[in-house]
Amino acid sequence: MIFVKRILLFSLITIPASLLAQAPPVQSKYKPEYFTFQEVMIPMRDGVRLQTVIQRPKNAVGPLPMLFARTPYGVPEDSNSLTESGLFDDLIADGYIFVSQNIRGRFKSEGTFIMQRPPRDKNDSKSVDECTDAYDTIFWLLKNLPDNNGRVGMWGISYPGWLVTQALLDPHPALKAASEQASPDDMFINDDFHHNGAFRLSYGFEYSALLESSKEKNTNFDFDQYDTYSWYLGLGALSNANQRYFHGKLPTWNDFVEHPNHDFWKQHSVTAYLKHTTVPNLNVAGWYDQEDFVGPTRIYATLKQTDTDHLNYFVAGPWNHGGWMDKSGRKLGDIDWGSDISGYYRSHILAPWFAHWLHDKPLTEPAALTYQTGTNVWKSYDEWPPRKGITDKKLYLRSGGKLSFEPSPEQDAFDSYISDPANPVPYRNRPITPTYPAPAWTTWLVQDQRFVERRPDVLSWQTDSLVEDVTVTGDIIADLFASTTGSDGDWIVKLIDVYPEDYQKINEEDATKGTGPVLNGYQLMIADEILRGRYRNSLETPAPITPNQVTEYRIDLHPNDHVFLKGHRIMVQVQSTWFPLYDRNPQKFVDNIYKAIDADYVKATQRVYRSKGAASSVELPVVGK
Ligand code: PG9
Repeated sequence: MIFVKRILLFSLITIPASLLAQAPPVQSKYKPEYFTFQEVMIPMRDGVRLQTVIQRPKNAVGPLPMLFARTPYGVPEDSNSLTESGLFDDLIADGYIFVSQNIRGRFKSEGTFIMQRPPRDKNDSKSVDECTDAYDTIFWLLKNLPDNNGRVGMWGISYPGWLVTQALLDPHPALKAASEQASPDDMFINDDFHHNGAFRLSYGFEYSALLESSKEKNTNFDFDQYDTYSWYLGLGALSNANQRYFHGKLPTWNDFVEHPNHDFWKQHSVTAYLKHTTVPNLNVAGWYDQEDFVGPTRIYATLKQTDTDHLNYFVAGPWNHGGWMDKSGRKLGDIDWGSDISGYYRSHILAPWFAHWLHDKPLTEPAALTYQTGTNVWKSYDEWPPRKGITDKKLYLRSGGKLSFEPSPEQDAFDSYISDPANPVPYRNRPITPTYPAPAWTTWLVQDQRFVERRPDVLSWQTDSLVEDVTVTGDIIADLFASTTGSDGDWIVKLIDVYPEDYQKINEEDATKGTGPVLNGYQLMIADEILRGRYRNSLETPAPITPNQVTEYRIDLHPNDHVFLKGHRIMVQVQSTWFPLYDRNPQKFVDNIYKAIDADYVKATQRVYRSKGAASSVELPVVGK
């Protein structure tokens, strides 16, 4: 989610506010007076009225299509949000009526807010959902807006992106184009609230407070400590959250507590329902999206299976959450991607795509476009991920902290650490400021991983300096053989690009002019994921781990497009805590972790095996042989 000033920009499309805070305004060609600004309450089929803002170019010649966004975060208060940033200039030039709507129960919209309202029961003729609300709004807009051309495009980032997917479940016939951007898919498996069953504590806690403390506004939780690492540690067991702070009043927090397994969460999953679309859809993902990277990759992959009419498109780049609506997108944290990828995306990908479906302009876009990191170039593919010319190769953990494409000949070899819930590994450098509205959250995925490398509870293995480029394009999977003295435990795997120690010399310009940070030896995370051990066989039915037994854990590290350049090294890190982004696993099997008490949290000794028959590795889709 995106903050305050930014939230208004996001409510057009709508963009995470955290992005707005970073981006200096771009000069726009347009002034707010270019638009008429109108706020209306649009009635839904059950009589509930939704607060909707309509901005129309005053001097438009001829009928225009509409670009429609739905949001829980608040609609714009004036047309500055369209013109001030300059981010919408390409779209404004093409000509659209911009429509933004608050969903039920948020701000002035009537009705009740339900976090990710599940699709309705179609046997109940009175039932409503986000799809019927989108449908009813489009119906109203077509009838009531003069000079519309009968075509609607829907778009949105994150929650608004998820709302786009809901409109696709039973789309209004006038919905001619959709762009789901950073929509979550299944919130138990990936994206905002859990990953592979592990609870995203700081995000889940702060987001529940943000949306459910008040109807009329977004509320940042008021921490009484600057470093939320200490604050969450002080919170102790999850059961303390309701006792001390929420008192059972936040429905989403209560859902976390009452639905610890993958049951309830399925009803919010996009790909459980949306298997096929008749509406062209542009899926947009950020490799470094700290909230919803996986959603668009899974939505694209699911729709691709039935996409005989070529309606399903995919774009990905090294953006954080919604970073494609950042001014330039060239830099993220300390990393420079070499060109203004966000500006390129808006002018050469997004605007032409909508102009094709809504204005009949020609389209030359391939099915998939990615901005490949390392080489820092745009790549186009017939499908994503491509299979042609790819060889799956395993990179094995070896003794002495080495990584190699050759497996170990050793027997019963392992590396070990003690995982202590009282001293969890921080997920980003401390002090860990609150998720919102502080900007540090938005760049944590590119933070230099050296800050944890030497911790005794983080294991690292790395290759020698590469003698040639290694290009990884497609799905990356970790195959871990590990044991624990506990009966539950988390496994976190990170794939890292280690920059050369003399990198500064290579990048004279940056280093000598002082224009860039010194990246010598930088450890840039390329892929990462967590698996909660109790869910290794089934997300629905958790099961204890047998203590001290070597167990295989396959962890999906998701697709990527990255070149580990000659002279760099490839590194893998393994750890068992990532706090407070993820809650601490008690490491002792309990029925419901959300109801665990402080005494349930115990130390465990973890072993990661690198031997014959238990050869832990990371599987890489390598371009070439
Ligand atoms: N990542 C946020 C979100 C999406 C969907 C549900 C809950 C949270 C967002 O930025 O909107």
